[in-house]
Amino acid sequence: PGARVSGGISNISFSFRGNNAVREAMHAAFLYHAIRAGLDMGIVNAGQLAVYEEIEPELRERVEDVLLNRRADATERLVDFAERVQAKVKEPVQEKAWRSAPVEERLKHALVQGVVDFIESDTEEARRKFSKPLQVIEGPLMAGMSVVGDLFGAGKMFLPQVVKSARVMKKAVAYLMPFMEAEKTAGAKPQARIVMATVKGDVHDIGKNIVGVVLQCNNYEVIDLGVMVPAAKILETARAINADAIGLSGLITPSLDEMVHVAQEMEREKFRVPLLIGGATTSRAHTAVKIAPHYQSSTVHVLDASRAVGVVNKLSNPDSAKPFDQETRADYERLRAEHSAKISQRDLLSIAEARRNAPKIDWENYTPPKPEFLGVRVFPSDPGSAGCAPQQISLETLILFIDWSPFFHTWELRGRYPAIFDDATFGKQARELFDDAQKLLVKIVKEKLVQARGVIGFWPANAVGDDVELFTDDSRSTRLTTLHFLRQQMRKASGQFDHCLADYVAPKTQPNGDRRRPLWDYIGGFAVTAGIGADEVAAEFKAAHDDYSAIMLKALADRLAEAFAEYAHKLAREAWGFGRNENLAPEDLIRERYRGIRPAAGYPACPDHTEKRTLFDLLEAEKNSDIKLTESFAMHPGASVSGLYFSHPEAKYFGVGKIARDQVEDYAARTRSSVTEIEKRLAPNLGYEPGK
Ligand code: B12
Repeated sequence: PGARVSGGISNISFSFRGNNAVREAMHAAFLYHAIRAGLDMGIVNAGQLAVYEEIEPELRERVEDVLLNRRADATERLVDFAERVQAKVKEPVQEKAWRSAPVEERLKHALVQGVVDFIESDTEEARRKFSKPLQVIEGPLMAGMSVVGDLFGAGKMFLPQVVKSARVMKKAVAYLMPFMEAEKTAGAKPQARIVMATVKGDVHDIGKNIVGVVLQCNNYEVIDLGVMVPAAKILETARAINADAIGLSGLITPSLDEMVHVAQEMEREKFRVPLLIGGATTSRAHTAVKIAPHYQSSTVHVLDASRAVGVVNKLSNPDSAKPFDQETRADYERLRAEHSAKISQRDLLSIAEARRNAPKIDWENYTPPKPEFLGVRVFPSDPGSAGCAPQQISLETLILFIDWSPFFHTWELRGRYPAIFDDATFGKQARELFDDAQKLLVKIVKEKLVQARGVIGFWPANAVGDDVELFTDDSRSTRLTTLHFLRQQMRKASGQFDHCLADYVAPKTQPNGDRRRPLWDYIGGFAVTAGIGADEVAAEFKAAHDDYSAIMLKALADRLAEAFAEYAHKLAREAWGFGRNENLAPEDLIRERYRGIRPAAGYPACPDHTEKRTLFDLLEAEKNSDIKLTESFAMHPGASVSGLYFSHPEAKYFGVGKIARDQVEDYAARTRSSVTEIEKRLAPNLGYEPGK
């Protein structure tokens, strides 16, 4: 009594996605009957709701047969009817109209709309019409791409559309290639040649690939050297092809150092072409402070794909190159001055003071939960394969745990899923992109295009200062390994603490100094991937001139990897006991409305990537999950995540932020490394200038 009923009306018609006539009829009829049956609130797209009375009678009858379960063959009859409706709507007059325009117009239309369906026959028609195949490229195809470039630049076209346009362009050029080879004509002269690479030790290429496609759309020739590319190969190629610019990409902190190295090598080898810097961890400030001082010529940080063309245009045009370079230099000079001023004003606590200001956790009245198993558990990817998995892992399971919002960010559509579909500016684009993603996801699952593998584990653990010691078993007599953490050193307002992840594990020594019987606490770890096979399949798409699907596949593999991390964490909480009754919806999981955290090496709470080595040894991750660590501690395949599990209810995410020299020395001693090595590893966290 008193309960009210609400629901998303469109959920009933998912299987008719793409067939709006049937979907809208189903929504209108369902809403009509549901209100009569007591529905209090229906979630609907008001703009797309048909009037019940106006639904075509035959359609209404078949829809209601299904909704009200009125006859045994109701489903078949509706599906049958839906196909007929679909066929009718699929070829509206307007959509066909462009097919009767002259071939130049058709090519332009196909490029701007990203339609590949007729591209080969239209290109062939154009080839016959023009005297040389090259004229087709330099004429209608370039004209179409320049419309795309202009619309993107003006914010009237969005990244997924541009990448789709590029697919059309590439297919057309590929079609013309054999004809040009027969005539021995070279392709259209590009505006400039750019060598791009993800630096040594790093495996991430989605961002770089997107930038590459966007530059190609604007008639730049991109020579993409792929991932994990050593400095020597980048420079060698740039010299061999007489490149006009070099672009570097990287996702994790160790790549920043490698970029500095490439800049130094460019200077040493007297290169004078502009150096472009991009990727998730890079920034204007880092480029200004750390990279630009090593290279005399233009060094520019590029925030995202939409800015890449503007920057490259300015740098390759003799009229704008100099003023742009001067402007950038002045800007970076200012950033360097700000950086030095900030460093000298920084007010950090000593590490001893910071430790005294650690969060006060009441260990005396706390009993740590004990996981139901100790050691590792492997998730095999194929049902039936070896391993003592708590549950077999399938891509279908992982799909339920996907957080879709970051997927849209990858394509530069910023917003939260599913509200993003209602965005006035790019809602329609987001919907189309999402539909394309669903189609590819079905293919990925059906054809097993990627595989997921993972491993989780638990070990007895106790904190010793800012370290956590792990033991072989519950006798806690033999130490297995030690995990090292960093502590915040910023001066905090009273009542706020200087956090360190070790604070959330029960200390070996009780606050009263009693070492005889520490609280028996545990720590967990995981390494999961959904990227096995992704590089190979993406390469096949690329070879078929379909960068759109190549990028989409990798973006989906990343989502599946994150989903795997979410799913494995759920199983870990269940193994720990406290997760068994949590009963959380996917939305609650995404918002982390559960007990405990899973920080990953490289994230702000534990910025040292090298700690992954210890975790990988514990989990035997190479063997158990097929993930390899590169020399920069990136994980290969790229769509991989690894981290630790903390169970304490007060455990939370935080950023270590800047640290002082005393903690660096302390950390160097704890990890048996040199201070210089730690200063290099934790460069972005240093609150002082090393060597000064
Ligand atoms: C999605 C994501 C992932 C995905 C993979 C992303 C990918 N394939 O690139 C997954 C889930 C697999 C992942 C894993 C990890 N991640 Co992550 N991840 C992110 C996140 C949330 C978004 C990155 C992204 O995809 N952006 C969208 C793409 C398109 O953008 P982009 O790569 O930056 O590229 C754009 C620009 O940078 C520029 N650009 C890029 N390259 C180039 C090159 C040139 C020449 C030019 C001109 C421009 C340019 O244009 C691109 C298009 O607009 C960021 C946080 C953030 N908000 O940035 C963290 C982040 C990058 N991840 C981070 C970390 C630590 C990790 C892990 C190490 C965690 C772990 N221990 O498991 C792993 C490492 C994985 C591995 N294989 O080694 C850290 C890195 C910080 C650091 N100090 O190193 C970040 C910053 C999160 C954070 N706040 O700490 N991650």
